Amino acid sequence: MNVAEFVGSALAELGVGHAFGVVGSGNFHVTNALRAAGVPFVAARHEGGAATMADAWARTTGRPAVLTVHQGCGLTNAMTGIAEAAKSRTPLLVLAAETGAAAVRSNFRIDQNALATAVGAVAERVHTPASAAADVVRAFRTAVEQRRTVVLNLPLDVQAAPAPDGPLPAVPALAPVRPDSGAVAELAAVIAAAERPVFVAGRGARSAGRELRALGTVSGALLATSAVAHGLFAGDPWALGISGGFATPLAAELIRDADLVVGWGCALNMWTTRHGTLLGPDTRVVQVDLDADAIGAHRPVDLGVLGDVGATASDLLAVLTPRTGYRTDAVRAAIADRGRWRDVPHDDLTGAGGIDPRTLSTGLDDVLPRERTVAVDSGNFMGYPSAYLSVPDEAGFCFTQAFQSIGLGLATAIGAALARPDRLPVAALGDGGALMAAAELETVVRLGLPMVVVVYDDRGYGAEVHHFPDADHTTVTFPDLDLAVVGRGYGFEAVTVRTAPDLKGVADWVAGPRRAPLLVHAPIASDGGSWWLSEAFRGH
Ligand SMILES: Cc1ncc(C[n+]2csc(CCOP(=O)(O)OP(=O)(O)O)c2C)c(N)n1
Ligand SMILES: [Mg+2]
Repeated sequence: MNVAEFVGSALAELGVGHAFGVVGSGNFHVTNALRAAGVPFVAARHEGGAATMADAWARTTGRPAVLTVHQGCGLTNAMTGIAEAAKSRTPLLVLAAETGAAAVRSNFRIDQNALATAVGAVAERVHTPASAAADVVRAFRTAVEQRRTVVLNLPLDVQAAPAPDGPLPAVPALAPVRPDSGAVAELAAVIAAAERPVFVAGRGARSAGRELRALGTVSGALLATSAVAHGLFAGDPWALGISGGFATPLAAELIRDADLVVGWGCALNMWTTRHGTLLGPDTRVVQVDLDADAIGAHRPVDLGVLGDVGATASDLLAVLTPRTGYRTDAVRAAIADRGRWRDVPHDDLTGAGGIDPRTLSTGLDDVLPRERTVAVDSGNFMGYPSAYLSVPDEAGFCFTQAFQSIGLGLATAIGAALARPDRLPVAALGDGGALMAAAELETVVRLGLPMVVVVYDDRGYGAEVHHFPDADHTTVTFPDLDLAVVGRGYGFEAVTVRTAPDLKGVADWVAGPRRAPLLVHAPIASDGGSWWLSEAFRGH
């Protein structure tokens, strides 16, 4: 066994769940070693796609994933997806082949450490055959225990050397961090004094839905999420949906009227608070987070509690006594009546340009099975699928938007689909993001995924078109393209939806054998710029 084979089998033994990549000579052996040790591998068509597939798989399962890339250009191609994963604190191991230290004139040579650290990933290396076991375990522990994206460089000369003997060092599982008991007492007093508490759960709360629902019941709090935790409170009569740009008018009103907002594993950034405008002037603000750096990062807080979200909520449950709080009959009735975007009436803009994106999204919500996983790309269109498509729980929504890159949505849907094969994956893309990532349409077909890919096609970069309304749009508009034909070329079934009745084609596919994935090409009418877009550009 050589070091490359050792690294693959060691990571399998440590418990990585799924690998993705584009295989070149430098990562050929390590990838095959992972496969031989039982880790499933998906060959993507572009490293950028592979990186985001791995990221989405890890987010959806809660387990570490692996990306494997060729040295130099394989890693540079993957960088946007690695940056997204790093910013999202996804536990991801990037096995990056690397030119040997002595190959100073290799055309593949770049500073891979600098590249990794530049985007917030952790740079690691298998330094020598003798240190290989310690190097791999250190990289694995950093990824899992610190929730980091780790680029583990594998120099070619070290990879080819004979592997070390002996067992891997043990990696005991660590218990969640309990908060300080004084801080729990302080937070309990703040919650007990609140008349209209609202909980906003973020990424750090995605595994604590049960505890937060129970705590919400006892403390009389309404329940909201950031976009990345969408679905966490699905089905709860006191759930407001997403807080921030995608919030319904009712949710925005109720959050603004809160006298206490507790961010659970949620940094309360400009998106989640609409630049702070969802926090009323007299609202007390509390954050509970594992990460001291997140507390007060975007808004001043009245109280910060350092600790695991689930553990903190459990400790509070033990000391709080039940109260009505914000959970009045009137609020419950308002949520039942106007709690979803689809309950908010709109003037249908469907016309020569195409279908109104709200009509399209509501229609899709009606015809697609409830057990679905929704992945959304970036752009002017992005709020429509996020706000109008219901999701069954937090694993049913995968939002790779920490880097705000377009082109990640399709790969996100692929990774999440592999994590939840029991659900229908739905990729919602703009025409720009779809074409940027089109190579992975082949991956969808090759893997036999029964996916629905919806393209909100405004023939351009709508975000830019609407942001600069009176400008020359030559650089951001494109000619008509028949994306249904493009989809069929890759092996998709395809329908074009210009009006609501055209959605029958989607319903027919849902009712059929779903032997091929479905591409829904939806030329859309101009909305004149979506309501969250101006909000977004304020942050630039
Ligand atoms: C990789 C990358 N390049 C450029 C941008 C700037 N950008 C933001 S939205 C957007 C347009 C996206 O077009 P499309 O996918 O068609 O969505 P639309 O805005 O038209 O709804 C662009 C170019 C970006 N966010 N990411
Ligand atoms: Mg567009």
